[in-house]
Amino acid sequence: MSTEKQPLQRIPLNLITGYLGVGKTTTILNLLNRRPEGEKWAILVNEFGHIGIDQEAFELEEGIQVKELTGGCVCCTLAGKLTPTLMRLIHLAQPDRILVEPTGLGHPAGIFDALSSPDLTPFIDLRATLCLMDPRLLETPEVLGSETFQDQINMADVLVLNQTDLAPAELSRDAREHAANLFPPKQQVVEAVQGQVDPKVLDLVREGHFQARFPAYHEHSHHHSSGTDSDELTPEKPIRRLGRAYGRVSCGWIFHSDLVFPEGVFRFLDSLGPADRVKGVFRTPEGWVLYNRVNNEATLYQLAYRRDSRLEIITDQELDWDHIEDGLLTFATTVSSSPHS
Ligand SMILES: Nc1nc2c(ncn2[C@@H]2O[C@H](COP(=O)(O)OP(=O)(O)O)[C@@H](O)[C@H]2O)c(=O)[nH]1
Ligand SMILES: [Mg+2]
Repeated sequence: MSTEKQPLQRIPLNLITGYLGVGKTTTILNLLNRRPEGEKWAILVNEFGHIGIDQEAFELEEGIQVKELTGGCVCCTLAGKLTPTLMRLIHLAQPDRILVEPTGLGHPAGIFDALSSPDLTPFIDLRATLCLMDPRLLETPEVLGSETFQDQINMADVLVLNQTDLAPAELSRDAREHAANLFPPKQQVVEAVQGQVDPKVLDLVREGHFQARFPAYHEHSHHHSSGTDSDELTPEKPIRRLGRAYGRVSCGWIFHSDLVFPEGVFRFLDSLGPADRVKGVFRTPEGWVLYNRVNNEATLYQLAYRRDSRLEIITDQELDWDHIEDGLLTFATTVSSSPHS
């Protein structure tokens, strides 16, 4: 007679991958909006930088639980943290589905390994992996040629061509053609604007496992240092965190919540010159605003978030971080009212 225990309900989990700025978080926000009524979903976001920003972009509401892992990639530096973090999230939120957004610079193979480990398989059911791609990346040889980028696509079940509104028609056509010729073929290729994809694609059951072509690929060695040793946050002295990996530098700041940044700060950020990513939340005189810049395109959103202002810059070269910090602080005025007002 079998003494096996009743099998546990395994929680469907999807990876949402893709290069920096292709619209992973936007897609997750859209999927959350379209989740079946009454379902509770948990989101795990892995940020390359040390300062978590995405958690603030998700409006906290009932039925959504967000957890962030910052300061590296879950494929390597944070590999040991993935399993316990997921287990805690499952325990805490008891979600009906989990979506994981790995950093756009991370190789997906390590995450697949962790998710397929005996520690996690009793609890999670790995469903379709969505990889987002911006057709304009076809014109960016250093991205196109990178093993990480190729394996994000290689390991995906569903390829989403996103930001098709920004790509010239012929590039979108090339991307469709490229997608149709992938081997092994994808279960589905969909086109999207603002990550509007049908949640049905999440349950396309995986037919076997797509293989990484570059499983041992890690172009980086991680060196993390911090600009400030003490974590004491005052209006005069923000917390600064610097990290280096994958040939990229990330610098992040947390500013005291008494600081208010006028609109000029956004023009200052626009003027910083080339950066892969500039993302921040700021307390402004008009409320809290999310600034999100990919290459040279910036968007601003009003946020319900109220905690502290923070910023993260990812570039392929060292910038004058002191100058940027001083520049930002020049804009700020100090108030002593609660950030919640
Ligand atoms: N025009 C346009 N902008 C988009 C689209 N998808 C995302 N974005 C914007 O691109 C920026 C980066 O998106 P985000 O979801 O944060 O990218 P992630 O780094 O992959 O998570 C944000 O400003 C989004 O609003 C799209 O289809 N069209
Ligand atoms: Mg994101």
